[in-house]
Amino acid sequence: MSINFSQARFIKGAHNLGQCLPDTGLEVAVAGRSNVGKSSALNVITGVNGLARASRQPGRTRQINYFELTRRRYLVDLPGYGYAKVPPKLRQHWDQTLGAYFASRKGLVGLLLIMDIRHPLKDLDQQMLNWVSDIGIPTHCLLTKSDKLKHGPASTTLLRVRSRLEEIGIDIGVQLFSAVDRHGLDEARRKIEQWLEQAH
Ligand SMILES: Nc1nc2c(ncn2[C@@H]2O[C@H](COP(=O)(O)OP(=O)(O)OP(=O)(O)O)[C@@H](O)[C@H]2O)c(=O)[nH]1
Ligand SMILES: [Mg+2]
Repeated sequence: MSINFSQARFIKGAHNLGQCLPDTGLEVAVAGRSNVGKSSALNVITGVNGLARASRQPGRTRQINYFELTRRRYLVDLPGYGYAKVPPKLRQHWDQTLGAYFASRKGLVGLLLIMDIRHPLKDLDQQMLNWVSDIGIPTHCLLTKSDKLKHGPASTTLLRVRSRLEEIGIDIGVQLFSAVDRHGLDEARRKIEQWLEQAH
């Protein structure tokens, strides 16, 4: 099976775990700090412009948004973490909801963790990585906005992040990505296909 990403369509936005789709399919989630480029990455990966709402304003994605690629195969856009201006109550709600989401979704076969290539491995990213690797969720990092750096510094950052992940004992892949020039698009798509093509 090869996935036709352009068939992606919005199915549902969930404000809490109970509103998520029944846990009977396979899903790949996209997580990362607020405003890092998660929604933009999803739009480029699917090739469907405006599928996920991207915005200059941080904290834009406030739901768990489900996009169906093909029958019972989903991409899931998660609210970003670490945005200081989110009211504490709302932040607490999302911390708990995302915690429960990662811990309980049986169909969650992979996580794309998106980091800005100019600010990779912030504290919250490292916490997230430690945490998903403890739970055992297969994870792949995109260093996005790679168009903001020249080739040399981008490659250096990639190597630095890769060796840092090895150092902390986390066995996950990392690649360059850009929603602007589409660098790394094929590699990211292949990873998602690999996860979603598992027999269910
Ligand atoms: N130069 C450049 N800008 C990008 C790239 N990806 C996203 N952006 C910009 O970064 C800003 C945030 O993008 P979003 O895709 O909305 O980020 P998000 O992570 O979904 O944000 P929240 O949902 O608010 O957490 C927008 O202004 C995008 O145009 C990229 O690869 N390169
Ligand atoms: Mg978003």
